[in-house]
Amino acid sequence: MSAAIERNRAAAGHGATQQQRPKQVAHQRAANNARDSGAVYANTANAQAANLSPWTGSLPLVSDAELWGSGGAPSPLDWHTPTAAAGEDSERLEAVREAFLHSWDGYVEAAYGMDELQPKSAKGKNSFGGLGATVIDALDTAIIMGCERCVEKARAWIAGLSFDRQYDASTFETTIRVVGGLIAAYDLTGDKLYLDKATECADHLMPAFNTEAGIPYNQVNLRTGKGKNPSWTQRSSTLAEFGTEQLEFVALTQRTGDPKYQDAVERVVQVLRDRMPADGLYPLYMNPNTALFTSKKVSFGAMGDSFYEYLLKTWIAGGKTPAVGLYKAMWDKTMEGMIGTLFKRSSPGNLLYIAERNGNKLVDKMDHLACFVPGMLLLGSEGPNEERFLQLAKDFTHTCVEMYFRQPTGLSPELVKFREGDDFVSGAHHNLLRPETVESVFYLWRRTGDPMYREWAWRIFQAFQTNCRAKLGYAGLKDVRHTPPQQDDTMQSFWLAETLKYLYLTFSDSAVIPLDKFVLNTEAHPIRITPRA
Ligand code: DMJ
Repeated sequence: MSAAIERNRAAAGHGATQQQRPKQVAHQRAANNARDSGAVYANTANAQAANLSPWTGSLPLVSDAELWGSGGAPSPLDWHTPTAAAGEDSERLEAVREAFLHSWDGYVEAAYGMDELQPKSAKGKNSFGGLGATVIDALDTAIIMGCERCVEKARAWIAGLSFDRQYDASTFETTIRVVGGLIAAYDLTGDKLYLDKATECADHLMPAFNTEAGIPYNQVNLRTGKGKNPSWTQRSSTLAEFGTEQLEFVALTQRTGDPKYQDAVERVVQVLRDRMPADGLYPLYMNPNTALFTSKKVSFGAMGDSFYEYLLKTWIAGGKTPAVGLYKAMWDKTMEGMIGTLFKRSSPGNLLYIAERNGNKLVDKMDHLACFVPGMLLLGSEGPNEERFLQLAKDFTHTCVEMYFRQPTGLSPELVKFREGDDFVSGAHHNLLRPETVESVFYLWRRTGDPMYREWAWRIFQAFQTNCRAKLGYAGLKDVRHTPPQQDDTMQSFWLAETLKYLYLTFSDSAVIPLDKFVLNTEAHPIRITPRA
């Protein structure tokens, strides 16, 4: 074990959670009182109609043993399996690792500490307030891949990171990338620095929830705490943005003993429970003060996607106990609506896809973003739905890979439009290095062990290699329909957090990030499953 890793372990402060227990009991009492005094939206009529049980969340502080087991926290390098483990494809694994190191080194050379690398301009840009989105998004991938020098460099940078910034941060993006990335780094290493920084970041986001209904604003100023919504949503909050904080904030409460994070995000779930539409499909915009929906659009792509994902994943992360039963009940209901209303088949290929809805009208357009749906279905496929969801996931993932395989570059466009006689055509031609298809392929591989899924992942990886590799890092494409392709000038941080991680995990042994111990957040940051009482 290196000196650096020993230092990290020493800094992990495993006794800290024990010392917080008395404080946590006081927090627990206060939270229970608040809950007993009646929620803002006490009307459970809709919930009862949807056959949902009343909210029974509680606030357990997870112990070190519960978090890491009797062996204690692992060292950062425990995650890497440098010698061929039984189930790994070593050659392909190494190729993905090399792609990660090329991405990281390019970023370090031209943009270190900035949010994103601009490969063509050989500089960086700050799209997330200069919080080092790429450092934090890449960190747990580096831990899993065993890049010690990457981890040491990232840790040193994170130690000096301040969230006190005059910047209107995205509540959602900052939660899933920064808070999620830091919690995952903590859960993988036990290094308390990461938990402290995650908590600090969340504290700067908390004022976003200060609305009359508790629905957070899309944006919050990290210094002043002033929240706001953009004009293009008519000042409403967006479903995927106000409904995708549960996993990280509940995890923070479990790891710090402070109930305020969980209380804030579960108030949102209560509002959504009370406002659940009869078919379970939520409109995309909500007024954060009145809790009224302000649009009639429904989508599992942009602006809707991860809300549905978090209903399921918060249930899994909570150990599927009755305390998180409401999440699952809500997710079940939304899935029936999704499958019954939005799932369609193309012609002539009979490809399964998901339509969008505007009012009563179905719109035959699908964002690449929606390709996370099969992975989600797989994670939730159990009991009477096991075989059905598995088959749907297989069919849907087939559609998503066709979105790649039918392009000259071998890479999917940002969205497709389904059209009689053509299956689909590209509707927005760029590719941003997005992860959703390889995410679903990864879950299918883990579930079925069918080598076809590794072949699909490899083919997509090779298309990224051929088209997107730049002198510094990787770049998206402006138009996937033409070769040679024209690259854009951004290496998105989710390329390192998600796309490369899902590819890596597809070629590694299934013991690396086992899915009975971890839930990957919507930015692919692994959070340990910690049952809620
Ligand atoms: C990521 O930031 C997350 O996966 C989010 O849920 C959707 N968009 C990007 C990746 O495409």
